[in-house]
Amino acid sequence: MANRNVPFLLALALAAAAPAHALNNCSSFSDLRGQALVTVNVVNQFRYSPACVRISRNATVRFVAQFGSHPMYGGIVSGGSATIDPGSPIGPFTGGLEASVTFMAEGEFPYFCDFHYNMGMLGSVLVDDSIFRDAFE
Ligand SMILES: [Cu+2]
Repeated sequence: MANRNVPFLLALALAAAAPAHALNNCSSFSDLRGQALVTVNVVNQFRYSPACVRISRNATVRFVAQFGSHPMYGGIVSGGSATIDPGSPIGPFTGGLEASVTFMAEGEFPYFCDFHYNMGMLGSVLVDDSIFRDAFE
């Protein structure tokens, strides 16, 4: 009798599961498709803005940061630890003030600051083959 609600609770838990794109805390993306150049800045010292960007294939992302203080790598942060993806087109950027990456292939390319990823300094680039947004406001 007491167990009758278990399947219902399980269904609720499954419905609340993480969305399909949730790498590096990116549950939603700034839709910047159609822009040839997208700039990601650092704000409040330890945040990328916009951190999670959806861009068109062949677009360029310009990362602006003091890389000496905020070394940037492509890779995934999960469970409090970061794993560098040596195949990522992002980084490593360990010096200078800006770096540009042109994304030639579709896919999702997460990135992080090696010093501050546990403070939320991380993000992801979602590269989409469609050029324009689904709808215009
Ligand atoms: Cu940093």
